[in-house]
Amino acid sequence: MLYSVRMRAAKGGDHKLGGRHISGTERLVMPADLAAVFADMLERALNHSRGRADFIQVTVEEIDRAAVQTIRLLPITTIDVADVAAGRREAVEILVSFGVNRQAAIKGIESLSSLQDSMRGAMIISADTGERLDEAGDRGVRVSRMDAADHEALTEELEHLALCGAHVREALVLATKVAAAPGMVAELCWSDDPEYTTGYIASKQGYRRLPHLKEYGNFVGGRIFFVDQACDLTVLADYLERQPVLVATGG
Ligand code: WAQ
Ligand code: MG
Repeated sequence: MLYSVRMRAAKGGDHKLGGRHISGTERLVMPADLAAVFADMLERALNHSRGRADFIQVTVEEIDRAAVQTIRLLPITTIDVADVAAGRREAVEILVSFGVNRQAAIKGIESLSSLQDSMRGAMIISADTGERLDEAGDRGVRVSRMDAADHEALTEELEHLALCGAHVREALVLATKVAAAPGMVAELCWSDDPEYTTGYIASKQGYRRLPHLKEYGNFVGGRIFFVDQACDLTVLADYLERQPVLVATGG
């Protein structure tokens, strides 16, 4: 049996009543690991660099094992850039190489950098025009029901690349699921944690890390999913929110 465990935490009350997003996580876990995962999620919500949550919601749902799709981890590269300006210029080039229209890529980066505060989910934007396509507003579309197939194997694989920590592990799992979505062209992300400046661009072709996509100390992060203008948004949202995915490493 497998459970989907999802946590969302806010400050100033429930997100739905105007609370400020602090943190969120998604896991797919075996019954024996439920208690430990719960404890870990609480710890995270109560000791976060974005502030101490005063609203925490954890949802637990049984998952149909037969519905789980296993997807191979994206190949990872890190591209060294001197500063945020260079990082964002490079981000445009990578997005274009992944099939996003140049103006749409520039518009996407502007949409992220002009947010007043972080959203809980992602914006879905046309890879052709840069226009926002989803109607999720300030909430955004939240990707859910994914995890690493084997946490130890993933940690080991990342250690070989001199990468460690939860940010990169979780971002890779999410990006691998997102890259396989129907109609997905590319994803752009930088963290909402003020101390974390590394962001990435991902597509089926790979996960490209840029060490400076945001200034140190900035609390505003987010995600943009660039999709085919013609894609079916209902099918896409259903995959992102509901399809259980395990991300596998190695051979
Ligand atoms: N679904 C959709 N959007 C999400 C989700 C989700 N499950 N989780 C987070 N977001 C959005 C939301 O707007 C957050 O404000 C924003 O993304 C950033 O989330 O070194 O830490 O969890 O290779 O702060 C990337 C680089 C780190 C890792 C990303 O994101 C590396 C990070 P955070
Ligand atoms: Mg965060």
